[in-house]
Amino acid sequence: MKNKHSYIQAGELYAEIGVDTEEALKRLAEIRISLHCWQGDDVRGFLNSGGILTGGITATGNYPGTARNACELRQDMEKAFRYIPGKHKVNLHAIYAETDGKTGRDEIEPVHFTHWLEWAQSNNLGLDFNPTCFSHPLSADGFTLSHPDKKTRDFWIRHCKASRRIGEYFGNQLKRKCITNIWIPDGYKDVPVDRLAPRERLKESLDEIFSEKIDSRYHTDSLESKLFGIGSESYVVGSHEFYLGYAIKNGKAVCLDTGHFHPTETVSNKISSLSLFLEEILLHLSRPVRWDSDHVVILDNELEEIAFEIIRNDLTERIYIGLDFFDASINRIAAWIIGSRNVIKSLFYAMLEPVTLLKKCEQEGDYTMRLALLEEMKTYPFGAVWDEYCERSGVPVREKWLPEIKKYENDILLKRKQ
Ligand code: RNT
Ligand code: ZN
Repeated sequence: MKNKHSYIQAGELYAEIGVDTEEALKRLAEIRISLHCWQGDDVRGFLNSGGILTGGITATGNYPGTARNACELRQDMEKAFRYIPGKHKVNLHAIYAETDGKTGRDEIEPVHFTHWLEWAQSNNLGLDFNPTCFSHPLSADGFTLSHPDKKTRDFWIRHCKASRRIGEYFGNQLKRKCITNIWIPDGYKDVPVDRLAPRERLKESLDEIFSEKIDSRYHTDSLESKLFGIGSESYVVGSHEFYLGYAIKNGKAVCLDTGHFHPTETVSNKISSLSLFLEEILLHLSRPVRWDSDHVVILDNELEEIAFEIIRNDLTERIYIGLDFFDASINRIAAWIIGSRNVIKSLFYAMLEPVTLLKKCEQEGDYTMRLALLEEMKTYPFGAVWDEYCERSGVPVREKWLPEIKKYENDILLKRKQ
């Protein structure tokens, strides 16, 4: 009741500058973000013997309660979704397959994801997919699709082909586009002599993977670049220029991970340019702290700036929003909830901007008004409208979700013996 009152007042204030909060509430409910399953078990997966994470990425922390199997992981994600307003998607990695333990990564099939698919169907969730080209003996020397040894390359090519078929199957079954994103760790610790040959091999491998035509109504291929990783500090084969060139030439999407660029470079400033040359873009929203540390996404300026780019330029149909962080030092379900709520909040914040008025100021050269409005908008009663969205979506407002997660931690998570 108290919130209703604040919402009505807030709505009146926004209406005065030409922003319709009811319209924004409806628009926000249309957006699906993709929640990454790997936050739930520190990127261990079930196809990864020994559960050791390699590939130059790492989850630090030893908070208790990691999901030990697919049932627990799904149970934990369901719990998280209860506190995230809206209907969303789940992003799976190939290592989350449920197999007999003997299936090679190059032999995985849709049948190994039956439980995931049925679960997605019954929870009205979309699915996205990723081949897992790390945490495997054949990636141990740091190379996969660009490996100098043809046999090793062929193994990873088969794995990526198998992954696309699974992605296409998900999309078809759910009648909702599945994005299959390829990220590989390939690179050198130290300065290489030949930067070209590995890139030639990667290009050839991708050509081979994509030579299988699959249904683009329900499936999109995306390619994720990176600047450096642990063990690939000096050279990464799949750089931004490499994949951007490949994607433009071959009609693929690129994935921009917010932790994969130079520290002073921003993903927000890339979106408008790329939107002119690419049909589709995938985002991996993460938070780099000094390096690609994959901290939980907070509501910081760059996240808002990314949201502004998507909303101001009306790109919600062509930009897919995925989350990519893995923090093992806090409650993992809370990590999902905090990160997702922040992403949704940032989009909502952008939807409550008087964009037509701001663009008009800019076109007319009235930069004084542009700056004044942008700054005054920051203290508009956004919180009251956000609370209303949570309430209407049937999720707890503000931090009221936290006691429920603490209870789940005590009742379920702390009882899991690792
Ligand atoms: C690695 C990439 C990649 C992974 C996931 C697990 O730097 O960001 O997206 O985080 O695929
Ligand atoms: Zn990523």
